[in-house]
Amino acid sequence: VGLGRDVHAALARDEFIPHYQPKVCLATGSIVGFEALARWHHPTQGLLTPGYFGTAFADPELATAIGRQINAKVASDMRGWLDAGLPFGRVAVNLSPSAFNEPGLADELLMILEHTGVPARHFEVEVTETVFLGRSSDHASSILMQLHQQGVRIALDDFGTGYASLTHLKQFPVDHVKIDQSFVRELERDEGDEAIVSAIIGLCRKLSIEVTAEGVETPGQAQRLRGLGCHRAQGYLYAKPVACTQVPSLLTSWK
Ligand code: G
Ligand code: G
Ligand code: MN
Ligand code: NA
Repeated sequence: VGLGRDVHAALARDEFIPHYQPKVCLATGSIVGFEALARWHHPTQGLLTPGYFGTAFADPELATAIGRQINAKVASDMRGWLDAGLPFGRVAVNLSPSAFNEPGLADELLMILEHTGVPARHFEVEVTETVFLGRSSDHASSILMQLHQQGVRIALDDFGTGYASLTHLKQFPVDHVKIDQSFVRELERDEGDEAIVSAIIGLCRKLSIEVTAEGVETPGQAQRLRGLGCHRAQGYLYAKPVACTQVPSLLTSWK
């Protein structure tokens, strides 16, 4: 109850902002895109991560409102980078399963892109497999199909931790799979994790699905992932999530 009231106040003060973490091509080392991660610019407590407010994403109304605030800023940030000629690649936003309760979700996202003049190919959404389960999976599927048909890419987040039904990869318009960081952490020591990561990469490559490993923290992990044929990596080895103002210098100083 307390958090809900605080979040409402924060929404009214426009305090939710995206930070951006780069995704790197393992073959070339270049930045190919970013993940936008919600932050709360709290008036007294400073910058808060979803650790403090993430439960709000489970509330359909709050998730939708926070999402709107983040997505609008992502689009205007991308507009600025396009105007500056910065090769930022593609930016992904996280969509909470409850955001799919909004019937107009796809139209709303496409409208933001249209208003800012950002081509859909610069935009991606990250969803978890829970959206493919249960009564509303047809609805979620049609929203994702609509986005996919307009050129927005669909990424399956936290892959391997949920129900991980392999048929989801065929059944739904999945362009991109993100291997959960829990499989990456012990990659060099745990043969089971290596087998799982290797199988996910092999499957994705066969299905022409792009694959990104999350939570990459060491050069050894990156090297192993490259050897297994993983396309992309994201993690503290490359950069922590940064404010939008730091993105231009990150891009121009990269390698
Ligand atoms: O940096 P990190 O602490 O950013 O994120 C923690 C969790 O919060 C992750 O699971 C991430 O997917 C989720 N998250 C971050 N930003 C958003 C957002 O804008 N919307 C939703 N639904 N989840 C987010
Ligand atoms: O659930 P999702 O994959 O959207 O969220 C990613 C989460 O992982 C965010 O909280 C982000 O800040 C965090 N993160 C990003 N890179 C790393 C990393 O290298 N190590 C760890 N431990 N967390 C990371
Ligand atoms: Mn994510
Ligand atoms: Na993840």
